[in-house]
Amino acid sequence: MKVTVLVGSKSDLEIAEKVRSRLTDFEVPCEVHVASAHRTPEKVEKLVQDPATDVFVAMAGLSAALPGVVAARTLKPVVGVPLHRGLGLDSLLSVVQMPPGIPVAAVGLDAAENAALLAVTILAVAHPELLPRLQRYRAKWREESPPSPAGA
Ligand code: RP5
Repeated sequence: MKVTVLVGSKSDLEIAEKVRSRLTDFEVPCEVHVASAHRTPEKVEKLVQDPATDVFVAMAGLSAALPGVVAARTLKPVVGVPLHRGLGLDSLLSVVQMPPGIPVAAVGLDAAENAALLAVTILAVAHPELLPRLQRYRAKWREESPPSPAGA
């Protein structure tokens, strides 16, 4: 079982490390690599062909081509994380608006937490031992969530 996280630049590593940290909480092995869709496309191609990876998490800012490029080269699930680097809307639309045929499971801007949880949820289909860990996470999250404001 392995999640491979690809980021477009060294400047994206801080958010990638949040994904790694949450996956580690779930005891899911994770690798993080800097590989850009436009600067180092050969490196992206090599990483995408890694047979040991079950789920890819791809994150980038600005034109954010990386998640779509990864998805175009694999039949494995790709979680796409748009990063807030320029306008925000640029990367968000780039990751969400994939043309029909090459899906990317897009999460919100800089949404490392949801990216990790989605990767674990996908892995749990084939690895049911992850389910109790997801249940414990959700129970704790509910306990710690602040109550809704009155009338909300
Ligand atoms: C994107 O451009 C990267 O994913 C990063 O979010 C953004 C800026 O990259 P750097 O100029 O910091 O390398 O490709």
